[in-house]
Amino acid sequence: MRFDVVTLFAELFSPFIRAGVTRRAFESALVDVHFSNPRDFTTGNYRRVDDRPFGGGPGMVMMAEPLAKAVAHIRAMRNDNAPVILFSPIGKRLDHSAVRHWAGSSGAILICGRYEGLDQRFIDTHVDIQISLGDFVLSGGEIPAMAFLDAVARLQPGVLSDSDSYRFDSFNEGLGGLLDCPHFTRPEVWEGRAVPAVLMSGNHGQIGRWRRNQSLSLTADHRPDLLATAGATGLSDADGQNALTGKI
Ligand code: 9WO
Repeated sequence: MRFDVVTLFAELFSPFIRAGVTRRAFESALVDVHFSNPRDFTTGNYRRVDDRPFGGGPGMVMMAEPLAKAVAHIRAMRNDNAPVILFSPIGKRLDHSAVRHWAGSSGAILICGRYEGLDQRFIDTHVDIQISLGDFVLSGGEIPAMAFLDAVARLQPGVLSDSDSYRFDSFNEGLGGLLDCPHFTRPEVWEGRAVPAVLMSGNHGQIGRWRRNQSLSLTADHRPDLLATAGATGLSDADGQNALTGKI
């Protein structure tokens, strides 16, 4: 799959592309990421990509023309009809089912805005989908684009270990749509706090039940909305009782 990122700050992506378990996906071009700078599609001595807002007000607005030319250049390079995604707080909230969709797609053109925003005429004529990471405002779309690419890359075959791959199918589907259980590692006692004894017991049946019950009570306490979906997929009657009472 190929993602073309339109950004004024491609250098922000370099450490991200080179780090962690997703590095292989990016460097093997399993997830092929290309960058285009709207500044390369400007005319005039000042290579301007922004200008003052009509109607007045603070800040600057990204001009439509350099963005449109960047998209046209990308479209000429890749001969498909890749959708254009803009990262913006007014978009549809990104969730794991959307990530799965993009992970199985042939890619997209990702627009990272800067300044106060983009000329609305570019959005109206070139943007197919707006995606939000949540109800907050950043200074640019680059971090949302990296979050998106990270989520997509880790779902590619061979990126996660086999033992992690069971989480692939949906948001924690290996756990029946529930939140993950707490994790512990060495030392066995840290600052006077011991690891739950069951995890040291070697009894894998008990450990499995403990983890399942932890997942249920965590989900009931923190994300009761997830229980509705979990109920449709993987909750047993016994789980339902536990989830409702929040007890294990
Ligand atoms: C910012 C904004 C704020 C309120 C309502 C609508 C809005 N649209 C934008 C916007 O598109 N801004 C551009 C991208 C330019 C300024 C920096 N940008 C941005 C994207 N800030 N925050 C995001 C973002 C993207 C996805 N999820 C959360 C925040």
